[in-house]
Amino acid sequence: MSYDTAKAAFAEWGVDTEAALARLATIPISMHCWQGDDVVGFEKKTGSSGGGIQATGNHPGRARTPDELRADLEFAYSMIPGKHRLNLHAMYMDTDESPDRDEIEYRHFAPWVDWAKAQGIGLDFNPTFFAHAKADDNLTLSHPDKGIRDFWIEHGKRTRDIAARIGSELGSVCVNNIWVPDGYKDIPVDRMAARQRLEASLDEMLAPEQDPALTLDAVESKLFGIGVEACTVGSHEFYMGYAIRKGTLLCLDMGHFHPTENIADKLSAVALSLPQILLHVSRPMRWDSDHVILQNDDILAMAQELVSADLLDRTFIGLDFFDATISRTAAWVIGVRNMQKALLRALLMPWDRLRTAENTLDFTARLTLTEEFKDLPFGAIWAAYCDRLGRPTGLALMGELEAYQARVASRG
Ligand code: RNT
Ligand code: ZN
Repeated sequence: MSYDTAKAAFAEWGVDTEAALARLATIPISMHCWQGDDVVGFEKKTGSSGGGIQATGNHPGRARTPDELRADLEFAYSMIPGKHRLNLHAMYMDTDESPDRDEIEYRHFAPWVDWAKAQGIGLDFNPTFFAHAKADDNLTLSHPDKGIRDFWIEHGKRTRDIAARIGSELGSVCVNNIWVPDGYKDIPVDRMAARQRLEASLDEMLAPEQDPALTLDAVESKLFGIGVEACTVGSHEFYMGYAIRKGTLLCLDMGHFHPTENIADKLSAVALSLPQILLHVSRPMRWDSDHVILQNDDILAMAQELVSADLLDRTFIGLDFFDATISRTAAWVIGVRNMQKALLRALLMPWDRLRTAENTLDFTARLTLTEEFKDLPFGAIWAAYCDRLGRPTGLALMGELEAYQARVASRG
């Protein structure tokens, strides 16, 4: 179907496809570096990701160096319409030195910033509180040992300085997201003490003031992880309270709640108490499995809430999945494009009609509208968007993804 025909079909319902496309073009998605190498990173040591997160699979082509990862990223961005961001973890330092986590400095990440400048993209950042000998007990900022806590507090402080410098170099605020794996495999007897230690460590880490125009702190809660089934110190209630009291962003990861909880529903609720939110858009399957995101009901509902509740301007959209059983570059491209497609679908909804139906208690009309709208020719609008921005769709996209994968498959 031609774009013009599709445009007319939406216009019949009072929906302006040009306005939707113009809005979509302003929404950056923060693409996570760790899908490119199975959350391994570039520190001069090996080890599993740890912390209860796990990339499974051994598909050929894993990026082994920063240069390989950047090449893969450049390819992925070239398949995604619009300008986006890169979300970097501290373990992805690019340096010949071997700084420990409490020794990292801006210079260890400067090549990433030079690259981001050349690409014209923004960067986000994360301290890495896992995959390290001092995190082997799955206790970091809440560890009973002050020496271990201090080590991780120093790590976190340094990442905040680095994030601020990144924000200033790139002229774009760098969100620094704090996720710690801390928890207990079996039932703890003093949850309160662990949570008090986590809170005190966070307070100390966040005490130095940073310019909010350069960097913003976010805190990410979790339900449970492998090896920390009985108690996660940084639970949802813990961090929601913390973020509200201390003025950080709250990061909602879609894999970090009970499987039947509706994460989209939480947005408007937390947004009443928090000026800004960070999302880790992910797809849990039975657990926090971090599957590549689909255009499924969860993602569509999330995008609809962002649009309907007018939260796009105060929500940072980051992705968080890692699948090593398929082409890693394809995983990025499919995931980011699905997030964009979900947003576009939401931007193409007849919101005025829907709201009127709801507010007049005409739930029949509301249901008719949402269901009839699923039949509208969304695909033609998306294809036109990709075409205008020089990005392939359909078989052409498939060919590009396969050709790139074939090029990297020989990596050892
Ligand atoms: C882990 C969290 C966290 C990580 C990344 C690598 O469960 O979701 O966000 O996935 O920091
Ligand atoms: Zn996450």
